[in-house]
Amino acid sequence: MSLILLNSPDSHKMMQKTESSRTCIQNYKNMLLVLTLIVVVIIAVQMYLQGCQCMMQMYKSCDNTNGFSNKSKEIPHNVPGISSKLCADTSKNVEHLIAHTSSRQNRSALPLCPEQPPHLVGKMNIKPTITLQEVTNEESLRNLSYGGRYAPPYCQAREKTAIIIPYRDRKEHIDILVRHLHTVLQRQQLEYGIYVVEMALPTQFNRGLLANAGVRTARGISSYTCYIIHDVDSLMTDDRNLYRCGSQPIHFMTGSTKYKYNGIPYPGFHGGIVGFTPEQYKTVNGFSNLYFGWGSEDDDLGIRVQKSGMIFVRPKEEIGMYVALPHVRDVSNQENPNSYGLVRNVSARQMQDGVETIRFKRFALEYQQLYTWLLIGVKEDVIVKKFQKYLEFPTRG
Ligand code: UDH
Ligand code: MN
Repeated sequence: MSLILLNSPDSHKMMQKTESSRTCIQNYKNMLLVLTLIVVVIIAVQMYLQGCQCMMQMYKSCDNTNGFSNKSKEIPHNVPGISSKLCADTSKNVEHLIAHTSSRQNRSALPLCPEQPPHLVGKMNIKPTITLQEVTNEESLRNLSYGGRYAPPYCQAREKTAIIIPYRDRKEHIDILVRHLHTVLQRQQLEYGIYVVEMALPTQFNRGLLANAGVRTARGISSYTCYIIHDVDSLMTDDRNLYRCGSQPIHFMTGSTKYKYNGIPYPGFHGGIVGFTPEQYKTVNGFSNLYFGWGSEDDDLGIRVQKSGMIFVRPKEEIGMYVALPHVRDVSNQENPNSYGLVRNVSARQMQDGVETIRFKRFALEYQQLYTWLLIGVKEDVIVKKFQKYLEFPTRG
């Protein structure tokens, strides 16, 4: 019987039908599989991108504005457990940040730190030959939150200081300085963040411009009450030299091993380390951006302060002594031939040439363990173009 059926024309048709419906079901299944795969891939890509975006916000950003188109959020201090830069850790870090933010709100209930920090040691035994091992205090490093930030755990700091270090190619100095600062500034019960602002090659070094870029960046990250512009090779020798700001701009250095501890090199000297409140820095319009190469950007700043009706004040002489780490002149920081002319026309350009008008490209912003690192690039010809007439003054000699 079955043989008859199989061989009949009807049975042939039926077989064809069954065959085609099988193929149809198979195609349908394949389509479903492909669709599912596409959906899974889309979801995975979206999750990955969201994770990376979040990490980018927290750890690194690149822009090419003259300031902060992508303003960073207020980043909380002392977030334990944030260590990785990997996207995979994003959710963990976000949890820490949220958890910390609430504990930070409780901190506003803490008492104000005492006017005189109780654990200062006064004069410290620092030598120009100090080693990394000698300067390292593990405990002070453990207290840090990412980006080299700190806030006293048991009291509210009287000052929130941004230390801004113009930098290029001085690895051995920065490693020593930041360790020294972390130890001392924690004893001073400051809330602080350290910003290392690096100038990308091949441009000649420009200390003033880097200071301005550092201030622009720091103020976009947190509401600091004091900006301290700090040379990478100078170590304070007395922790009573408090890194706080005052009613006038402060020049923290009264002497240095560089000047044989014999006071400052000339009365109007304001090199090394200076401190400004945000209002003071805005009033003087920060540093000039025009000093490419070594020399006189600090003299220009002194004139700005004076022309703005303020004066630089210094600590007591024995407290403001610094140790200078030895170095030779850097290849990309040769003496600036224009500085002689520039310091003679400060007030004519003060309000057009400074922190509020600076243009720079931000290549990187990284919250590293011991400091926040900022890499910027500028075009010297574009910056000086507008001020060409001021550079045409006669040069020295
Ligand atoms: N800086 C760098 N890298 C550079 C140039 C300057 O990081 O390539 C920064 C750094 O913060 C430094 C500051 O800019 O502390 C001032 O520059 P400087 O240390 O070169 O200035 P200083 O007056 O140097 O100390 C004089 C150079 C001559 C050295 C002669 C040796 N006896
Ligand atoms: Mn130096």
